[in-house]
Amino acid sequence: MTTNDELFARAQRVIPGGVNSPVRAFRAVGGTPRFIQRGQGAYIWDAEGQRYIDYIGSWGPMILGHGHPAVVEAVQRALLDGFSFGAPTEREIELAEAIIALVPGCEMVRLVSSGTEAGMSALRLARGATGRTKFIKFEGCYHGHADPLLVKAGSGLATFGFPTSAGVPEDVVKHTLVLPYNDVAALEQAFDTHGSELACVMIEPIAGNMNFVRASPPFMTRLRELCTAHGALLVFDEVMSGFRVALGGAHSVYQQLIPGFKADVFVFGKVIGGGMPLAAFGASKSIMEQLAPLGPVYQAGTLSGNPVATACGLATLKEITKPGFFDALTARTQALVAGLEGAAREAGVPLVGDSQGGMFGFFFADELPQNYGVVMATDKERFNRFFHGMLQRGVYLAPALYEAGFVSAAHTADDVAATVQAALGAFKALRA
Ligand code: HOZ
Repeated sequence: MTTNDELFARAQRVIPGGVNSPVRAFRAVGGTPRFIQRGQGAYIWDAEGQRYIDYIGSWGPMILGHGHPAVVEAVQRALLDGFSFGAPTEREIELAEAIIALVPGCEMVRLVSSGTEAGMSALRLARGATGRTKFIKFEGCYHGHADPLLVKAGSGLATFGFPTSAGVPEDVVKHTLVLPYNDVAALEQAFDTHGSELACVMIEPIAGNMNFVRASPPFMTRLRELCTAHGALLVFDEVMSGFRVALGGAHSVYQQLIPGFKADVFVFGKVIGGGMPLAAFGASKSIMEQLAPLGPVYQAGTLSGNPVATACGLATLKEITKPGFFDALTARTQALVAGLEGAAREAGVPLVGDSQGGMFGFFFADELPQNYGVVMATDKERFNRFFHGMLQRGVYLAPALYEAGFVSAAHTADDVAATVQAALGAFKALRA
């Protein structure tokens, strides 16, 4: 048997840090990343044969769990017909139609291969459609690693403590205005000063890259009003929350909370690919028709709308649109969060959690944080010890406190009970 340590040592010789995306490296929590050999349902197994209950789910896409039979079958069938053509296929239309049917206001989509591509392209589209350059993003929101968006972002940038990446020229980010999340006064001031220059405001409406933090309804209401008043587009980055917090994503959640609410541009990823490299951005017809070949905003991709990825995404969407899917997923996720809070209480550890649909977060704090600064001030040391306590007990959480967690339809009540039991032990160990 090859151990995780041996694989990590080998990986570090040929891959920077031994990983192909920094958040996998266990740098924040210390120790050796687990090299995953296979997954089935709610479980993954590492190179040493250790089984874990998986609450990362590939950082969100695996909403059905690993190896769902209907998805596997669809992918196998698609593979036999060919991997990639660089030409249009009927399945791309079907997936675009399926996405549009679930998100009112999103009338056309363009399929791409990653959330980074989708976020970057949505920004270019917003700039092209408005003829403006500046835009607002929020501290702790992560919209992929394109240069103008890599400023005070959450996820890996928060984990490793560098607010903005080296290699991103000042000139490129001078048009990026970064504001605190959920801060109406800062938003109003920014619009007062720059309103007529703003192409868009990009937001994770339910942020999953500074742990789990939701935009408050008053903040979202004011954001919509200001965008409308100043002609800036409101871009909902739903790479994490889309088709995950509800069938219609966070957009449908805010539509229920705020009468008449509608975003202008949408960014999707993760769940719509079911675990394959697939993402999308969309908007009204009039905005999307600015894209080449119809309009002057260029955007392209050799593997965009890949036939195997679209088969995987379509099969996944078909499962999650079945009646009762989100009710069951929501109930299971709520049970997990309530169980974690209960176990922490029993162990005398302050902990507060939140969830929406199949996405959740928890903090070693008394109150839910409303922005990145407060998340950064929560007890990192405690989280890191808890993370390892859970890993030892067979539960795989994201290896950084700046990440949300994900429950899949494959997680059973027994899995939740086992997780809560493990958490009780890990919480008690924190007090030792
Ligand atoms: N950004 C995702 C987690 N917050 C995962 C993608 C990655 O950075 O590897």
